[in-house]
Amino acid sequence: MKDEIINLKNQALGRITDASNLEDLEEIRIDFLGRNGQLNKFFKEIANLDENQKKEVGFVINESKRTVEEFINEKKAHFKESTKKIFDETIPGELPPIGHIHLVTQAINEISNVFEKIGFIRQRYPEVEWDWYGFGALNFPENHPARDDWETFFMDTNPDVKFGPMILTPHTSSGQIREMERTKPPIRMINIAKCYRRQLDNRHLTMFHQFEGLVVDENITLVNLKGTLDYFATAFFGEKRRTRLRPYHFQFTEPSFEVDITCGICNGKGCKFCKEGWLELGGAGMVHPNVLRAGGIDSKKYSGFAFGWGVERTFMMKENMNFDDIRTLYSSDVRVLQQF
Ligand code: FA5
Repeated sequence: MKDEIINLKNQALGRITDASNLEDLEEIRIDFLGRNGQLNKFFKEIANLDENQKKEVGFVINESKRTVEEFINEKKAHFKESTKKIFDETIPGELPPIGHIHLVTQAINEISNVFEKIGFIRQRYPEVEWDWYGFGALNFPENHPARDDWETFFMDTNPDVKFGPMILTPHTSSGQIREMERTKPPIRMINIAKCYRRQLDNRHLTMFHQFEGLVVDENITLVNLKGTLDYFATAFFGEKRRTRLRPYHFQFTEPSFEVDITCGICNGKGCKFCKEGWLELGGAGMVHPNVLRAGGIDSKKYSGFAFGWGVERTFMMKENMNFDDIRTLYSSDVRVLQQF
């Protein structure tokens, strides 16, 4: 019986060697090791043997089963290994994901390029500023609501005797006086910077960017302002776009305007994305003589214009982004960022 068992084991090992896939192996396992398999059948037959023979034959059966099982497992592991993806060094590699600059930074670069082409010089000023530059020198009365601490962020530090409290710049107009102090006319400045206001909802960010243009020279008139705005509108938004000025009020410009641009979707005809064909861009006006004087410039000899718009809103208009929420721009959601 021992020889029969050993023969059977050798048969099994031969079939395992010839097996060409996992299914073959499973078939062999059932055939030899299954409950009613050929090796287990011998356990039934040893019942009639004496104790010593039972032990010997039982040992041979168990040893044969163990060997067959080990062989099957080894071969299985070999099949699994060889079915793994084969590395083919001739296939071009997969590039790692590459990022790009944030869309707001793209907009800032584009806006500064547009203005630099017509002689504006990009300047930078403090982000943490004195009240004097943000409000006082810009003709804001002491009790103006923008100075209220529900609107502006105040630094937790002692006010300066001359310049007043320290604030986070609520608008880029604070750069106007800084520029007049830095240099004398002719001035053609573009200031693109972070601004902070105590606002946060689907149309307002607590931190946002504005770009501010300031031109001061002899004989600067409203015509120069309108020409500059039209130039920007076509250079940034496209040839067909037009601007219009709507009378408004700012403390630091006189006269003051809100600037509108024709809607890029309906081209000024009127649609659900605009107000009768127009979209609001930002503020502008002729520099108030008090502001020129505060900046040390002779307001009888020189005049100027200024404008200040939100970068995020301007960029969203350009891309015709109809986000329900301006905060999406800063959400860092790559599904949004990848599109620009
Ligand atoms: C001003 O800040 C004036 N300094 C603009 C100006 C400059 C007028 C020079 C005249 C001459 P206003 O508060 O309207 O104006 O803001 C201008 C633009 O900034 C808005 O049209 C809007 O595009 C953007 N803006 C203002 N507040 C926020 C905010 N919380 N989040 C995002 N964008 C904002």
